Parts: sequence; C-alpha cells; structure tokens
Amino acid sequence: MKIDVPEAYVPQTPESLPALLGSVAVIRDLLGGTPDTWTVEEVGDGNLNLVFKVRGPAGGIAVKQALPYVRLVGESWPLPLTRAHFEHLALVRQARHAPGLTPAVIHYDADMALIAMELLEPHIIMRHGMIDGIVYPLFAEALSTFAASTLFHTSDLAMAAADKKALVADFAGNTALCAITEDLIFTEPYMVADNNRWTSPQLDGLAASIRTDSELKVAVSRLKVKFMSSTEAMIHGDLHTGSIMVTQTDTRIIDPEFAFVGPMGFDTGAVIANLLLNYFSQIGHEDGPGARDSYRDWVLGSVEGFWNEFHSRFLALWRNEGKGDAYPSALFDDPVARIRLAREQERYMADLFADTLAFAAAKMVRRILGLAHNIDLENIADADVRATAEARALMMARSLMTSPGHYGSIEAVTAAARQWNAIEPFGAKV
Ligand code: SR1
Ligand code: MG
Repeated sequence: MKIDVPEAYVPQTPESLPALLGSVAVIRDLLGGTPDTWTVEEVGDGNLNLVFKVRGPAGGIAVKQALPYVRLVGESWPLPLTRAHFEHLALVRQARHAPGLTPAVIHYDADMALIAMELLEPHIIMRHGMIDGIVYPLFAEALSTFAASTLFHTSDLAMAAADKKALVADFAGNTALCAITEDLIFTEPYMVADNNRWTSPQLDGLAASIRTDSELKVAVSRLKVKFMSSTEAMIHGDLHTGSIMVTQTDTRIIDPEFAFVGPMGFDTGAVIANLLLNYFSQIGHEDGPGARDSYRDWVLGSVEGFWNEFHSRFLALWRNEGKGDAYPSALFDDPVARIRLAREQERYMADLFADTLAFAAAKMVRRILGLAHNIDLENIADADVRATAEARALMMARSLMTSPGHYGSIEAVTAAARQWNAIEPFGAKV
C-alpha cells in the first residue's frame, strides 16, 4: 500500500515537539512559560500511534500523532495518516452528542496527523484498573450514555436522510482502518494466517477446531458482511477498555480512529466482549481461589448494567427525539399505530441485542487467536492458567456467535459466563 505523506509531516520526538507546539497560540497559553521549559514524555502503549504528555508551568496537554505504519508491527505494515482526520472528525461529533465523555480537542494539525487534547489526569486506562480489580461505579452509566447518544444521534432514527448520507460519505475514506478490522477480527482467526498467535500448545486443539468449524465460519462471515455493508450509525469502531480512561468520578472515551458509519452492535459488542474477557481473566489475577469473586460479580453486573441502561437510554432517545427520516412520525400519529411502533422498537432492540452478542463473540475470539491480544489475558504469566481462561472465553464466544438468539436477556448471558467460568476445559483442575 502506498501511503501519502504530506511534505510537512515529521514524526515527532520529545525533543522536537515543543518547538512545533510553540507556534500554536492556544497551546502556548494553556501550558504557560516558553517551549524550551516544557517537559515531554512519550507514553503511547497502543498498537498504532505516538502519544505524548506535554507539561508547562500552567498546565498540560496530551498529543497523539499518527505514524505512516502500524507501530505494533513496524514499517513493513504501512497505514495512512488520514486516520488522524477521521479520529478528529469523530471526536468533534462525539463531544456534541455525549458532552463530557470525551477528551476536549485543543488543536488539530492535518499535515502532522496530530491531535492535541485535554490531558486526562489522574485518569488511567480502564483495562489496567480492571486487571488490578478496581471497581468503577460510574462505568455502566457513562458507557451506556456514550453508546446510546452517539449511536442514536448519528442514525436514520435521528437524522434527515441527506445529512445521514453526508455522514456516511465523511467517513467512507477510512478504508484502511476498516480493513484492519475486516482482516484481524472477521477473517484471520478462522484460518491459518501469519499474524495469528495463541497460547501454545495448550490452545492448539481449540484453534484448529475453530479453523474447521464451518458453522462458526458462516456466522463470522455473516458478521463481516454486516460490518462491511451496514450504515446504521457512526460507530467508535474500537470501543474496548483500552479506549476508556477513568477515575472513580470521571469516564472518558478516547481513540476513535476506527470510526466510520457501520453497525451499532459492533460498538455495544466491543464493550461487552472486553468486560467478559476481563471476567474470564480474573483467575490469573487473584491472590487465591475465589479472592476476586466479588470483583467478578461487579464485572458481570457491569455487563448487565451497560446493556440494560443502553437499552432504556436508546429507546428514550427514540421516543423523545426520533425526528429522523426513518419511522416518520407522520405514520404513527394515532394510538393504534403508536402501540405498533412501541412493539417495533422492542423488536429493533432485540435485533440489536443479537448483533451485540455476535459481535462481542468475534471480538473475544480475535483477542485470543489473532494478532492483537488483551493484557487482561496476556499478563497471566502461568500459561496453563492463561489457557484455561482463554479456552473458557473461546467456548462462550462460539455459543454467542452461532446462537445469539438463544440468549433472551443480558442476564442469560452473564449466567452463561458463570457456567463457562466453572468448566475445566482441559479435563483436570489447574
Ligand atoms: C494492527 S492494529 C490491531 C488492533 O489495535 C487496535 O486497537 C484495534 O483493535 C486493532 O484491531
Ligand atoms: Mg486505539
């Protein structure tokens, strides 16, 4: 793939960044002092980009810069810088629909593929907190608000048809990031691929059985075509717990570079998948058997809270602000029609629930068999324990993906998670 790099583009270093930012008045005012007194650290631990914290005498900012390749892999995997444009577009739109739940954008430099944002401190990446067993009481409320607001307001339920189509066009160029998802999530884990890796030899048999599981391969391909062709709403596109920064009193959703107009269930599924992966990983993080049981309860309670609150928030938005060209209010202005519409809204949510579970499953499988893993599982040093957690998650994922309709409620999903978590996938107890 040939990457267009603007002539002015220079990948930044802690040494070069102050001079670049010093030419931006709003940043100078925010940081105070002079650029030569600013301190810079590169803190990026994601798969794709550079991330800097920049501090001056008056304050700090976070700066994210795209590289023309995948950081995790290196220059052999080129990746367009335009992902910064799509991230900026999404951040601005998300801030409009979900105020207070994203980092404020301070400055965007298209040539440098760089976004300067509010520095979130003392926030940490939620995934790190969950590995340490920290409870986040505001999680379900914040994530359900973010998902319901951003998805509803960018859907045909809320938008005029022409505006919606313009939104689809705005994000249609984010093809390289979509291709990562299409390959790494919906294709490679189900075949022999160079990028794949798993806990071996423990999971060799399960990985092989997934590669010959035609029911599963049809199910994941059904999800892939939905991902490729559905234009339901502007989605975050990578809504895992590494894209959430938290304190006990504040929650922010970051990193929407994978944003495009796609299926809503991909976002809601990502949230549930990452909670479930963390749930299964607790065996590798507790001090003794059962020591994290109350944390496990909180994680599964958050799965239920997220979905149930999302469901009621989304429906409330539809009832109160459903001014889009879909389901035109002119068709539902008598009492009988309104009752039918209410039933139709429940059916719509049931379909979205089934999508959510199936997409969640795809996200669970890819983090265990594909290229990019989650540290919830990856940080478990004992490979037998790690493989036990991963096998339980894989077996649950297979059920969710092939039979999402089997789960009549989110409580049925969490009950199933408890059952899968009690099985011994390799026969003997570890
Ligand atoms: C090559 S990029 C791998 C993964 O990192 C991002 O966080 C996305 O989840 C992507 O699939
Ligand atoms: Mg990311």
